[in-house]
Amino acid sequence: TTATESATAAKSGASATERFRSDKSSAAQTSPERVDLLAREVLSAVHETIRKNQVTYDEYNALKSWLISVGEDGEWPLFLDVFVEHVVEDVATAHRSGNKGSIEGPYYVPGAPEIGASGTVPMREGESGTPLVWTGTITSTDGSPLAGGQVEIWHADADGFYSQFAPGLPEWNLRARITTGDDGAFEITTVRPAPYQIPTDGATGKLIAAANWHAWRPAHIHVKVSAPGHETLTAQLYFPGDEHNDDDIASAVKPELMLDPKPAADGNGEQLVYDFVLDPE
Ligand code: MBD
Ligand code: FE
Repeated sequence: TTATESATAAKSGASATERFRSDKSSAAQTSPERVDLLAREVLSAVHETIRKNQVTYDEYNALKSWLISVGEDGEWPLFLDVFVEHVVEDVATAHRSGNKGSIEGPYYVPGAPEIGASGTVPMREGESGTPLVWTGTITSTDGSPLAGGQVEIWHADADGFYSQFAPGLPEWNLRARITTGDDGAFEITTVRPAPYQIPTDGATGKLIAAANWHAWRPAHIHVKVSAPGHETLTAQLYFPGDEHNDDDIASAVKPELMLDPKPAADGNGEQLVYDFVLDPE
């Protein structure tokens, strides 16, 4: 880290916007019929809110000014993923009988380093946080182990920063990909992430402050789990006792996503078991 470089909403927002544009926006296709239906319904809901609450010109102009700043701060990925994605995720995965998932959020990066079926996530020497050894399996809904399955893992460091979205961190810090062998088993060594406060100095943070909400997400580990012939699972895993498990600003906690860490057998940090069950395509 250089003395002049610090984590700001505008910088992490610009990175998240760039990331979204290169990975996802070109795949977005919506038919005119759906645009017509959905745009009319959303606008009607806005009109109804204005009538019901007698919204004033001052309030309308405050909204307009805020919307302009969301774009200027590059915070559309952050704002949408925090306040809207959880419902999209519920709708998209309601048919599954395997693992519950959760939102991807704005900080996934494809192509993290492969560490084999058993390995340690890239981290700095002396990386802060309790060491965590996580063992698990990937199976299909019929119970058969899935060989060639992948777990992509990414999470914040002990200061709440994600590599590639905050300055001064190694490119792939706390990001990795494991691949299962014939038994579908994996073991990942990492460190426990800290609770996470979404950036407060950008437009999303200004909304949160103006409404007297809080900006916290509970500590969480992101995963994307895939295997040949199976639906990809995107999830986040949480730690029991976190004070924000019940009031996550992103509404992305589910009881099925709670980890159960225990003191490690060797006395160094914690160990836990968490398995994944994927739905066949
Ligand atoms: C995060 O780390 C996150 O997971 C979500 C959903 C939104 C903002 C930051
Ligand atoms: Fe996150």
